[in-house]
Amino acid sequence: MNGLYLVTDSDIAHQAGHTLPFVVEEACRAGVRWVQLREKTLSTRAFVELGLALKRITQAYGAKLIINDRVDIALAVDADGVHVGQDDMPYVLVRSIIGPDKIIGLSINSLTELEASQGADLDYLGIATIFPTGTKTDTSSLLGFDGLQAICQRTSLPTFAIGGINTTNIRSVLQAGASGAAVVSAICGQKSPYEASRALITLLDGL
Ligand code: TZP
Ligand code: MG
Repeated sequence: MNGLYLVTDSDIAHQAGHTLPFVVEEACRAGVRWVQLREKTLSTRAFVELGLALKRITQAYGAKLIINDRVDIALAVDADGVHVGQDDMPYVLVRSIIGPDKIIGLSINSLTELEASQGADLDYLGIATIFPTGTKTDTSSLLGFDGLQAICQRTSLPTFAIGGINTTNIRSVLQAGASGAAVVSAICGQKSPYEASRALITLLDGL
């Protein structure tokens, strides 16, 4: 499985003239096998409906569907897992609710947060924020190549780097030790999410 992870943003997709299901289908068609549904303002009803629509698509391609923050939505749509940040539900509680077989990803923004998570029952870490990004404004200080490398060296969990990753720098995050790269605008905001995904996967495959 390649290490490209699509994190969705409806606003960015709409600005580029796409619906989110279109973006996800095109990304999956191009080979993306990790999709995170991340919605900050949707009503619960609309979130469930979108989750069910994305589940149909990801399932058809054998891709994982992860829900950001919302454990209830993940259960309701039978997603593959949940991604939580440092201010979300504690991962120990997430695990007790979703059971042993689902995936839990945790966002890590510093070595201190990594230390605090050592030994936890997690499936992967999202390492943020690597490079400047306009997509998320409440980001912590930038880790850059060196900060990412320091974190990757100290964990044996799979790591997905996130923040400002695109075709110009995706190879460097793997060179820093990350298992993969998570992107929002580099797929959702592109004229062709299919071509954009292909280009990113080709760069990862070439390493
Ligand atoms: N978490 C840290 S940065 C970020 C998230 C969700 C947004 C990354 O967006 P982009 O467009 O790939 O820089
Ligand atoms: Mg969160």
